[in-house]
Amino acid sequence: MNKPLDLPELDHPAPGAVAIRRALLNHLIYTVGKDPLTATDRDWFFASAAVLRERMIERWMETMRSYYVQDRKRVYYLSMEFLMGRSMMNSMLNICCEKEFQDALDDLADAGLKPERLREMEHDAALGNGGLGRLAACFLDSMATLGVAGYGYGIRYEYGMFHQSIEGGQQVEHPDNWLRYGNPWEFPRPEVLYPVQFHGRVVDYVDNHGRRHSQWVDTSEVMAMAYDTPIPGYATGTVNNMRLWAAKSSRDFDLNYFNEGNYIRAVQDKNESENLSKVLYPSDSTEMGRELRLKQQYFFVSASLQDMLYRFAKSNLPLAQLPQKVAIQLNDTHPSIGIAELMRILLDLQQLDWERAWGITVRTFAYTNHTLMPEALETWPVALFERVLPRHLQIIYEINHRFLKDVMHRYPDDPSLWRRVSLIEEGSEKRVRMAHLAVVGSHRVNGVAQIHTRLMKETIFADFHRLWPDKIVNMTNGVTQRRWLHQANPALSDLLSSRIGKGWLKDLSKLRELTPLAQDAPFRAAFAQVKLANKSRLAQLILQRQGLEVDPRSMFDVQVKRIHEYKRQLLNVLHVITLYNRIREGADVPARTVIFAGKAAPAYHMAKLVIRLINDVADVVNSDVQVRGLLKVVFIPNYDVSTAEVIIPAADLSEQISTAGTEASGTGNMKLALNGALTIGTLDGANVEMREEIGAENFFIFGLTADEVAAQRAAGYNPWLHYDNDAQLQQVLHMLRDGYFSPDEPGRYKAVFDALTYGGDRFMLLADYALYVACQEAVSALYRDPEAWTTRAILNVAGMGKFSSDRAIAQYAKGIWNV
Ligand code: 26V
Repeated sequence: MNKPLDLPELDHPAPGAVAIRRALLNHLIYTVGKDPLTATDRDWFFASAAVLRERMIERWMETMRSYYVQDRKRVYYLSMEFLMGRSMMNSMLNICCEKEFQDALDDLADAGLKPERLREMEHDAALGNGGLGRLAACFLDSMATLGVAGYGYGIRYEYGMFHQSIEGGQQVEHPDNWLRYGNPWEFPRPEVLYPVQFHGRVVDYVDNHGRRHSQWVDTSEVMAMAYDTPIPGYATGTVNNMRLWAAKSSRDFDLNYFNEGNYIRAVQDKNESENLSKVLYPSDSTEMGRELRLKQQYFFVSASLQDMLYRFAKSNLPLAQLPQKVAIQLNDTHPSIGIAELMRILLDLQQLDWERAWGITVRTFAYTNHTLMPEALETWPVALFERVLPRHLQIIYEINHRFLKDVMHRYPDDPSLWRRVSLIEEGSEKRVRMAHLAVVGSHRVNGVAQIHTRLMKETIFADFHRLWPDKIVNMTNGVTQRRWLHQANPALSDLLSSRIGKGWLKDLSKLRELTPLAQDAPFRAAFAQVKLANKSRLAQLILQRQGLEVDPRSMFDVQVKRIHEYKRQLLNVLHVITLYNRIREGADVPARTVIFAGKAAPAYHMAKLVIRLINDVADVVNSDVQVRGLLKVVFIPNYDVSTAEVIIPAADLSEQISTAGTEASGTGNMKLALNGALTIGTLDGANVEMREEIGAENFFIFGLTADEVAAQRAAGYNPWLHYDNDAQLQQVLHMLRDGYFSPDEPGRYKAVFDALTYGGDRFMLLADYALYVACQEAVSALYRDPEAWTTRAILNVAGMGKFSSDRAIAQYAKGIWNV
């Protein structure tokens, strides 16, 4: 039982804090229904959320009303994923009263409330896999902050990204029941309900004017119900909306069974249709062709388009004006069925002719590509499409027919070009190429970093680039500095603001003003102090979660991201083992703590094996007395947004070591540098542009360039050449092969050895190994000079001004959306 509350007013009442304190108590009692005497941390969290959301609602309504009154052009960001994380601190910062709220919470401490514990009561909204989903969340924040009339549209998954535990060194997945205690930020809209059709067949008919039409009939139906979440902008009145759809059974459908008296069957069926929004697919590569996933895509796209067109209809404008009033951004190909769906609506329901409908569609849609990896480019079997969305397949065939006619007209002598650009992949099993649909059906296609956009033009979309030289543009990614610097790293935020003011919260380019401070010894000392404190906080978390002690004075060498072969966590492990061998041979190196975190797709065996290897290596290294405390290895389980917010501010070294040409952009690289980590990386993704901004002398680059990777592959890359010529590398690989780290099962990592040698080393780890190890030596040498290290860390922060999602959104607004 908590101590009785001293209900009289505060001693030094900031007027805001007093009101908030009163509101907190009110909501605890009247909304949560709890006596302050018995309230738990969770009860206080729900009371806090109620206070915050109450203060958002008026501005939210005001924003929506003003968009309507001004008839603003709307931007619809369609995404299968929104990786929002927690919202409480964000609402506090953006909506009201960060300081007063903290004061009010602190003041309630004697009522048993612990502000730190309370924050942790909020469950992450983990409705995304990784980079693509988190980018969508940063973009919503920036659209609201910049006053763009932007709406996020997606799926309200009942289960988000799985929870990862490590058992016996291996990843085990657990369902993420994030709604168990309720979601205080969402507003269910049971009246905003749209039917979504599936299956059925297409009938053709001729109207009174002799025109041919198609109609999609005998479909089965699922209802999409809206849930709205307010998205507050920073230091602006704007509060935008994120609308997520949940599947509900359609009442019509059930009635048939009810009429037959089959009550149980009716309820069973209800369950089945509600499965559509049950769970997020936890893979961000391969594993395509699942019917449920295609249905999820069409489900949310269909509901979203109905909703947009309903809103557009209120303006009483002709449909020809749609592109002037609506921009639809496709976050990867996942929602690209929207192109065929808008065509269906314009043709079959609005009876427009093809040319008009197509002109409207292309000028409305734009598509963002997030990966060049062939196995992550979506294709669907034609047979599956035909069964689930027969009318859409017809429309896609018609789009393809007209498109190819045009291509044949322009390139009559190049049949291999026709085959390459076709929306249909021919072969033993015909498939629909969603990326081709997205490119053909959009007026702009963008990559997410300069090098990625260049490679899109040169490789996967080279043919389309020749057809439409102005269609592909670059929009380098960014992250929101409000969450990733101010909230995650309050001490650094305060330090920076004390020297350059708070302007950087709205204009990150202001960070340049830090440049001279790199030469200021007291500032350096303060900066180093903040980093050390953040490392101590992370050390605490590691001690709590794994019972492992790490030294905050050692170099925190961090690789946090999804586990993927192309991201090369395994290259990092090869370096760790190299370092381990050298230390055992007596080398004197600065102490390092090598920290990994990340989830593997449940069916991605090699990625899971890498997780197990990291844990096995950690067991050996961390318990070897010969290591003399110079090396520790940690795998932090369940990497999610909230864990990232603790790890990233504590990093000294950021590992961004993907094979050049494979990582589209990366955004963790940005978050880490923004928090004063130095990067060791390849010339891949946004690393290239970060180095330009930060200065090559403050950035550790190694390895083959993307062009060199391509050239070596073309010439026939042979990993054995590197193996044969490098004794140190051989030693490391043999330790893996021979079970040094898995004495209980010596063959456990044979598959790893084989992949890097006999298997051809697809991601060219062996080609970059020696260069990486040498670069790591330069890193260690610099770490021995703390003043020089801190100088460079400050210059990293100073150079990160470009990488705000505010800048990215401003560029989309001007270059794609025309708002
Ligand atoms: C693909 C698939 C394939 C089918 C199964 C489900 C699924 C889910 C997601 C994806 C797309 C993954 C693409 C992705 O996340 N790309 C990342 O996007 C980031 C934001 O642009 C970028 O920083 C990363 O470099 C890029 O890997």
